[in-house]
Amino acid sequence: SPWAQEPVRHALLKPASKRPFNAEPPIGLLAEKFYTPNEMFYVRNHLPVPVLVPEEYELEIDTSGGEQGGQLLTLTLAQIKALPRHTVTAAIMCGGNRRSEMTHIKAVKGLSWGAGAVGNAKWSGARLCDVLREQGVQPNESMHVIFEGADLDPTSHPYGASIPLSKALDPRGDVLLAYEMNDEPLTRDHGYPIRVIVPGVVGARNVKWLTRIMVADHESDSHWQQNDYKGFSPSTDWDTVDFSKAEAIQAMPVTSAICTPLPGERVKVDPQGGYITVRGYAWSGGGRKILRVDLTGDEGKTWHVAELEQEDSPDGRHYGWSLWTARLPIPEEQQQRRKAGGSGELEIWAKAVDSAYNVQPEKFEHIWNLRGVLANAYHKVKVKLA
Ligand code: MTE
Ligand code: MO
Repeated sequence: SPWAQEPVRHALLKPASKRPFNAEPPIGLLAEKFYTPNEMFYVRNHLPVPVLVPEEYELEIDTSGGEQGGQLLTLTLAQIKALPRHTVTAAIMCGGNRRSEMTHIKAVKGLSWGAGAVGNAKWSGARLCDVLREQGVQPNESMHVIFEGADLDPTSHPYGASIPLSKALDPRGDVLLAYEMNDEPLTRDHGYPIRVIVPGVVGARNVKWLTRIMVADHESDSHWQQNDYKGFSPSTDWDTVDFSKAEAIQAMPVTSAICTPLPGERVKVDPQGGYITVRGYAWSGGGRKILRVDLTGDEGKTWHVAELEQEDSPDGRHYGWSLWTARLPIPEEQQQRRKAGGSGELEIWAKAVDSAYNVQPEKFEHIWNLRGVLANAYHKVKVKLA
């Protein structure tokens, strides 16, 4: 069985599917640490986890499709580790993160992810731009870099994806051939021994168990590049959809989520101040820094700005997530109702603003799409006041 050699996983990872293994951590724990612990980092596998022996590992780099056709290069793990080491903090987010909320509008096809299909880590490895430049690859706005993994589908096709060559060659793009995650060797689930990290770009392009890199004048022809991970109009259905007409997702849109309190939780109100404490994460693709996270407890009549915890990296190259904490005052109306012995329900909304002043859309209705990707509407959580 191809499933006989699956790694052991942390008991707290809640599987959305077991074979292939897909799981997210409890969202209540996600905003506790700026760097997501490796064993708690969500796992998104499309296929069985391949078994790679480090001594036999080879990465093939074919730049002959580029403008200055390079020599075929094969790198061993030791050779990759001998290249200048570079470290970058980057969040990885699945294109289907928060899909389960979009489903409430209308059914979508895909794994039912909550808001935990994201994690933030410090990645270390060699820079892809250094390797490609050394091979003589010249910038070209219409070319792509194709990645293949060692995980094979039943017809022996590897998992594959591609990114624009301009992202791969940009030193500020920070694309890594990564061998470490939070100062530990990658675990098997996260791509041991080498995965590509493409900061600011949808999870699907961060190919694990990397075995092959090709510079080409076309995108990856893999299923996941061509017929998946694309956005569509809310009016596009399975009878009218034409995947060849939509762009593959690369940079992700701005989003945020409330991690605590959880939906339905009984929340203690601070007796003096009449507020509750709310915590979560926010992130935007393309290296755009989070500028602000706004919270409301009265459907947008009044907003309260959260305090941010984020890395001090420049905008355009700000690839890590931001954690935030807000003290949200309980609206007068709710306070009165509680005093009168009423129900004391409160709905909290969160929205983030990125450095381009992009802001999350209010509702899922207008961004619904049949694959349930790019689900970045306001995060709304209903709680009970204790
Ligand atoms: N790489 C390979 N080889 N096979 C895969 O199934 N899944 C992709 C990407 N890279 C995948 C892959 C998707 S869709 C996501 S969201 C991320 O890996 C998840 O990375 P993680 O499991 O380390 O969190
Ligand atoms: Mo994904």
